[in-house]
Amino acid sequence: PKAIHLKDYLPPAFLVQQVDLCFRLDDHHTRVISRLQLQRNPARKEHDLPLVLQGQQLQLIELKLDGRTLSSSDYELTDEQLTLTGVPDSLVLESEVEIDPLSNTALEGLYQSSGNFCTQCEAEGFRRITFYPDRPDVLARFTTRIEADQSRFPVLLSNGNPIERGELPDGHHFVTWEDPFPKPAYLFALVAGQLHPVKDTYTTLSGRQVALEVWVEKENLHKCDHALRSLKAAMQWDEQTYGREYDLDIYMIVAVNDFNMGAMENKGLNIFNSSCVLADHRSETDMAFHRVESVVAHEYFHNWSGNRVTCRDWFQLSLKEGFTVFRDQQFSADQHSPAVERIQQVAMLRTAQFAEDAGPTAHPVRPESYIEINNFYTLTVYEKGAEVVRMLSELVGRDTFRKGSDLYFERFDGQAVTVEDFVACMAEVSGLDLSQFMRWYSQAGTPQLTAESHYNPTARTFTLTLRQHTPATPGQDLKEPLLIPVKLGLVGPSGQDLPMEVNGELWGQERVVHLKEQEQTWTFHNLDAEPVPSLLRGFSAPVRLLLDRSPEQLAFLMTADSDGFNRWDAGQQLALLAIRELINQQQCGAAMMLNPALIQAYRQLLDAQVTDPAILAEMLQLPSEAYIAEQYDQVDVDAIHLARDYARKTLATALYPAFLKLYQQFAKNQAWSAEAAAVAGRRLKNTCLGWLVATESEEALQLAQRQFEQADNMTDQLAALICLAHAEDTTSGDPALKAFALQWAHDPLVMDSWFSAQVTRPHPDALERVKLLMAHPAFSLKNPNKVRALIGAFVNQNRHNFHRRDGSGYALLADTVIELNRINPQIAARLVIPLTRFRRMDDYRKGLMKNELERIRAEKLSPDLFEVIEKSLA
Ligand code: B3K
Ligand code: ZN
Repeated sequence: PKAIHLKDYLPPAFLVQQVDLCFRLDDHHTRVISRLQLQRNPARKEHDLPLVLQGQQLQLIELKLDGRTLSSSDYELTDEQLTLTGVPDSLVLESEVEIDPLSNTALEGLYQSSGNFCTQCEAEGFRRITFYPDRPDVLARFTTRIEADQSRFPVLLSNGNPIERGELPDGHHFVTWEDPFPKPAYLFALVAGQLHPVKDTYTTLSGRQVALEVWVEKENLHKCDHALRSLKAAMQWDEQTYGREYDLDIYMIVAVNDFNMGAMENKGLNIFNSSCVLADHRSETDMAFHRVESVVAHEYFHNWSGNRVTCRDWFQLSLKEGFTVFRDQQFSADQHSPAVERIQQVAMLRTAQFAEDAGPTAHPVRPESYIEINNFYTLTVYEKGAEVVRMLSELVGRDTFRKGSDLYFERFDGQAVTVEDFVACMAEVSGLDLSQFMRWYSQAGTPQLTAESHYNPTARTFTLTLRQHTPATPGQDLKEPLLIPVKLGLVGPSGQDLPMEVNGELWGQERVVHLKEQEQTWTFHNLDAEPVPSLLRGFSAPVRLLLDRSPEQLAFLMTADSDGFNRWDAGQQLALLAIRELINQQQCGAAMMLNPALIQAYRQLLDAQVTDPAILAEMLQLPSEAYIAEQYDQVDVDAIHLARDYARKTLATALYPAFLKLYQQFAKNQAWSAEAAAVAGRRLKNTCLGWLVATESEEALQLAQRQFEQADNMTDQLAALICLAHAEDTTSGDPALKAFALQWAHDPLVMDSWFSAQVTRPHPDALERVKLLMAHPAFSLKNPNKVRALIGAFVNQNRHNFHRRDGSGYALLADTVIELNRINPQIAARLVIPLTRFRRMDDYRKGLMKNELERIRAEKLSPDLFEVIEKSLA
């Protein structure tokens, strides 16, 4: 496999005006007949460029150029492409190919899921359907005729509007769809099968009626209301917030069980992983409801940021993904609590994305090269990409950002553009020079921000020095300074934000300073007492903040900081400090002793009147093992696990009565409701239950057991199940797991949670459980959700068991990855990631992990896995 480079980009030699497709659907022998109207691209003046069409796993039946049938000497055909030389400037190319959807386990192109046909074309799946210039800068109008057996496939869907339907001989029928909007092939979609709609309508700002349809299997019809509600909310939000209206007369969402990612924004016909559409409170948790809402919104927002304005090439992926994630984050913040949303985003970014930035596959938000583009649908492109857009919006201000996005959508509507085009709009409307800012797109790695401060009581000044440094990443040794927006305030001894005065200028109580140099110092005047600086409020930049603060200062900020995010973060840093002490104590063979400052801070949280249960629930989460590991160059997984566990048990024991009181307060008269207050109440209650059960007291286990049996919703039932299944004493856990499986055997999404609940348990037998469950009838390596729920959950969320010193966790992962390499390369390449992060492990484990990677490398690898393995062993 060869790498493709951004610097080699050239515009396409041919453009497509019109595509007319006809599908004759059949399990193993689907025929695809395509008619392309092509024209030379005036932007490529070199004459006589050949016409190159991509095509993979296609059996060519017939090819016609301007009506004349071609013979094999008229073209060149490889496994990857079809080349025609000496073609006219304008031509019609007709092809007929045969494909085999039922054998397609890669879930890319046309495949079957639960007996229904569906497609996934982003990034390069369309070339598995027909010969085509499969690149996002070729935009064409499509019509799609679908022919199929009427009884097996009563529903036939594609992009745009249905324009014709009718019967055919032999019990077949057809529907023809027309999409009036030119689009790249990656947005093409087709669905055929036994599906049922839940319908609604939406009236747009300008008064147009749009038909909304969610298509699902019959047994899921009762799980669609939430997706529809979310869709309408998203449509309205985009009109109000970005002035963007929907453009077709119909918007369809289809739920499928076998899907590589969360969902896909195909024009007018979104295809979703069923886990991101279906939600009923009896079978799905509040977290699943939130996921459905945000993914539905995300795919809807793509209609403008992605579809109407798309990417010139796949290096620009973050142009649509970073921007759209930012938009869905803003939407969620407006629907719920902005502080809680921000806390959850940052918790994820700081563990998973920072780890990616520090690992062997680190890449910039806009990568410079790739072997397999599917490997670049990453946290860096999505989440860090969203952080970059967030910084832009903070830098230019919310109103100006809206002007910039208006300009972007108007100027580039119907075009395929670049990150520069987007940033240029923001520079134009704001008058800011954003050239240094562009480094956020080109430099990989997480910048480190060091802060030092000094108070001079005689001069009554406070100086703050900020320093930045971005560590080297593979292929990028030297980094230039970035423009880092640092939102800050100075908190006075009474807990008030102090007015800031710098060089005679009055700054108010909060300010975003722009760190542009490697090091900059600010001096604040007229301060009667030493303030505690509150830095990086709202997590104003995706950086690692290195700042020595005492437990007292952190405890102070935990209650005094006016920024909700920073109050939470002070708590996290305090817990981290205490856990790091425990790790140290272990490493020097001393007995563990939890810092009383942490117990005291927790006591204060629990004793205070509960004003915001949602925030309190976040404040009561200990940093995850993954986040703790992120603080170390050399990771001691066992010490981390033991230290966190010790901290958890010690706090739980010390504060048992307070947790119990809070649990009881929020467990009272709780008939299920979707209201925000009810959601927050459940989260706080279940957080407390977790703490109580950490003590392993008889009473706590009984509370969990009772909640498990009496719950009228999945949030409470699953939380109780996890408590029981993770308790050291398994006498109630195992029967609860059995009962749960009996109750929910008919629901594959719930069974996913059942798999995860078991393989994330801390017990030493977790790995044996994984093996056992892989043989369970509800498990299948062909279904990505199952793979993620069972193996993915084990290797990512059960760190000390995955890293067992006998190497059996590594071997299990390698075995699975080798098998998946043949079944589904995209999933294999993602699942293997924890094995590639060996550099921070001790030498012994490093050796074991590398051996497993070498074992994988010896296989005949898909490009997906090849790229990841080579980069990690480089
Ligand atoms: N754009 C799709 C992701 C496609 C992934 C291809 N491997 C979903 C999304 O980001 O909205
Ligand atoms: Zn997206």
